[in-house]
Parts: sequence; structure tokens; C-alpha cells
Amino acid sequence: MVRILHAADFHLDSAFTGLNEQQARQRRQESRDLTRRMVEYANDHGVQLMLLAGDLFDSDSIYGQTAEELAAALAEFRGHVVIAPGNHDCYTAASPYARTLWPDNVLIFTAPEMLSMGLSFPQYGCTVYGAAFTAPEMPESAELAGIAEQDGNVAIGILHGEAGVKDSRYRPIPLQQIAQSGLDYLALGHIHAASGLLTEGRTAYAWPGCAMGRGFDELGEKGVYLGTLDASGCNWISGDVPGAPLRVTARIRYRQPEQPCTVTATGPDTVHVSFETPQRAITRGQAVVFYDGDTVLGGGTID
Ligand SMILES: [Mn+2]
Repeated sequence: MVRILHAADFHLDSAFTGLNEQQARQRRQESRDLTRRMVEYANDHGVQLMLLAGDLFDSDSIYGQTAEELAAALAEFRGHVVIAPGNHDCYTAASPYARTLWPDNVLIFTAPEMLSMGLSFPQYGCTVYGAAFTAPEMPESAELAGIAEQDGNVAIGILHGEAGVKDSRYRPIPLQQIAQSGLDYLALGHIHAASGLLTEGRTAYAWPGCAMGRGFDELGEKGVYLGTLDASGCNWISGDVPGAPLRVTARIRYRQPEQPCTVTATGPDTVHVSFETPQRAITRGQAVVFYDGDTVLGGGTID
């Protein structure tokens, strides 16, 4: 049995275009703290394998210390980390993955195709198969059929992409490919709203959603999956990530009091905001900033 933590889509150093310089700096610091807290959480819960399914960085032009802080945080993890770079943090010579010195316990997939030779972890009785985004868009379908060797080890896959679709610029993963993969668990990333635990054939799969919708003291419920995998399948210890809309406050004008609203993810980079009271003169291109109490959650541009 192997104990796993599955997370994705940290989007470290997002531009936070809706925020002023000080708020953006605070938010960046909070997002870096996420990884330290996640490692503490993983160590406290005896996690052996941490699966990070891409878009950990928002782009390859991140602040110098961001990748180093992530590397330093992961070095404190007592198990192993496997990373599958995504569309925002695709593996290239210029990416933070290539330019940062990673600790020995961190393994990063760098090839675009998933190979039938995985990373073997005999100490955990499992093998991990994965691939990287090597360009910001990868419209080719994932080929997973027969990927996992049936050798008695728990077979885990890790990929950034979109399951259940035929067409996508972000690695479509047809469900049939999942069903025929021979994997026990497929750890996905890309979609920012959590999926819950899904199955196709005998393969369990999930995407945890954005890890940092809110304060990072809520990690267990909020943005990561913690579970065990063995021959009999997948078991969530705390996999109950709410897909429910987030109730927060938002401000769309400088000096405007914060307005209660509900935010629902509608795509990887888009949310739907519904205000409890009608708002005057909302215009396209205007910035919106979301708060949970004093914490700035994020922002965006009105479309
Ligand atoms: Mn993505």
C-alpha cells in the first residue's frame, strides 16, 4: 500500500492583475507558503508519494526565489515527489524545472509522451508513469492504452490534461484510454474545480483542482487529495474537496465596499461571479478582486 498526496495547479506567481503591488506581493507570499504547509501536512500524515500534476508555476517568467522556495520546501518532504509539468509551466530549457537545482527526492517528467517504462519505487511497491507538457499547447490525445506493466506493483499515472474530451489544446484524454491503461490511479491536473474520485474501467482517476482557493490551513479539505492505493483500489482519507461555489466578497472599484458574491469555476482560468445585490456599471476590462475576510483570494478581469 502506498500513501499518496495528489495536488496540482498552484499557479505560483500568477500576475494578480486585479491587485495593487502590495496586495500582489502578499498574495505571492501566501502562495509560496502553500507548498511549505503542504509538505508539513504530508509529513504529518505519513505520505510517501506526492504527485504534482502540473501548472505549479503560472509561467516561466517567475520571481527568482519562487522555484527555489518550492525546491527547498519539497526537500523537507520525507517521501518522494513526482512532477508532470503542465501547459503553464511546460518543460523547456527556459522553464524553472530546467533552471532550478531540485533535491534528490524530486523527479520531474520531461518527455511529451507517456512511456511504458515508469519510475519504479520498490520501497512503496509502485511504479509511476507520466509525461510532461513540452509546449504551451498539446492538442494530441494522450495514448495510455496498455501503458502499465502488470507486474504486481501499484501502477500510478500522472498527467496534465483534460479527461473525457476528444478535442482540446491541452492534451485531451479520452475515457477509453483511461479504461485501457492498466493504471490503478491516474493523477490529473489542469481543471481548477476538483473532480472527486472517478473511475473508468478499473482505473480510478481524479484532478484535485486549484490548491489555493483560500487559506492554506484548509489544505486537507480544500485543494489536495490524500489517499492510499493498493491492489484493491483507491481509498480517500480526505478526498472530499467541495466542488461547491465559493462564497466570498469582491470589490470592482477602488474604495467600493466589498460586496458579497458567489464564485463558481467555469473553466481553468475563468469564474462566474454572482453578486447578492445588483452592481452598477460593471464594464468589460474592469478588474475584480476577491476577498475572504482580510485575505485576498485572487482577481481577474471582467469579460
Ligand atoms: Mn493547465
